[in-house]
Amino acid sequence: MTHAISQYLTFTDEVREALDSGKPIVALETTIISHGMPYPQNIEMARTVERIIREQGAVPATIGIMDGRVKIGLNEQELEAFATSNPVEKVSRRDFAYLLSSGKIGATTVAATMIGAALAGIEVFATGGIGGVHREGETTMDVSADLTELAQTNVAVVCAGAKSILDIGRTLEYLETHGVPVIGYNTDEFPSFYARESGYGVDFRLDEPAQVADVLNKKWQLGLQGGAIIANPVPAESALQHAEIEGVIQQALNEAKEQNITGKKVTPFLLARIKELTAGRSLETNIALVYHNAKVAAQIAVALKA
Ligand code: PSU
Ligand code: MN
Repeated sequence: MTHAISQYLTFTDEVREALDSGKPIVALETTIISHGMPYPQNIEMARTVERIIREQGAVPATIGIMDGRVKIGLNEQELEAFATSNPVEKVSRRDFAYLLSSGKIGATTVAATMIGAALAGIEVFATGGIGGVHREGETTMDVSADLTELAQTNVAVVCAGAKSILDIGRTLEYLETHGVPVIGYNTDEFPSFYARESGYGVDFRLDEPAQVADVLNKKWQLGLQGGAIIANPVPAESALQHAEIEGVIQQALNEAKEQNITGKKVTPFLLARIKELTAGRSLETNIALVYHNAKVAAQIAVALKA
C-alpha cells in the first residue's frame, strides 16, 4: 500500500495483525448499523456478526469513516458511535473524499465499504442486501452506486439478494451488462432478501465455499476487474413469504412517492417504513439473514486462504 493511501487508513490491532499474517478477513458495512436498523438492535447485531465471523476462524473488519480516517475495524466505542450518533452521514463513492475532508462521522454503504475493503486488501464482505435499480428506475434513473462499484472493485459481496423495493429484473440486467457474476449459494433462484425466492434465477449455482473461492481466484488472477455477488438466501425458518411482504413494500413505495423522498434518503426511508408496517417482523428476518451471510462469508474467506 502506498503512503498516499495508508495515511488515510486506520486499522485495529486485530485487523493489522490478520493482514500481516495473511489470515482470512471479512469486511462489514456501517450503513446497515447507522441507517438500516434501530438502536439497540443495531449494536447487538454489529457485535454478534463479528463474533460469528471469529467463530469461523476469520477476522471481522467493520468499516466506516471517522475523524478524517477510513477505519478498517472498529473498537467497541467506535461501534457504539455508529449505532447511536445522530446524524451519521451515509457515505457512498460520491461522498467518500468529502467525508474524509470534513472529519464527520460517515457510515459506509456497500459501495463505500467495498472501496475501503479493496484499499485495505480485503476480498470478502458480508452484508444484508445490496442496493440496485429502483422500481421506475428507467425514468427516475435511481440506480444504486453499489452496482457501479460491483462493476469495478474486486470484492466479493455475500448478501441475501436484493429487496423487492427494487426492480430485481433490471438490477440483474445491469449486473450482467457490467460483467458481475451472480452466484447462487445453495440456490438456483436469486433471493429477495426477506424471502428466499424472487422469480429470477442466478447465473451460477455453487454449494461449497471452496467452489466459490476457486471462481473468485480465477476471476481475479485473470485480471477480470470487479466484484461478485454471492447470493445466500435467508434461512427458511426466518424467511417471510414473498406475497406477505409485497403489500407492505407497495405501501412504503407509495408513501415515499407522496412525500417526495429522493436521492440517498430513499432506501433508509423504505427500510424504516417496512419495519414499522410489519411490526418489527422484518427486522428479525433482516438480522437472521445478516448472521447467515456473515457465516458463509467467513467460510469463503477461509477457503480463499487455503
Ligand atoms: N438494503 C438493505 N439494507 C441496507 C441497505 C440496502 O436491505 O441497509 C443499505 C446498504 O448500505 C446499501 C445502501 O449499500 O443501503 C444502498 O443505498 P442506495 O439505494 O441509496 O444506494
Ligand atoms: Mn438511490
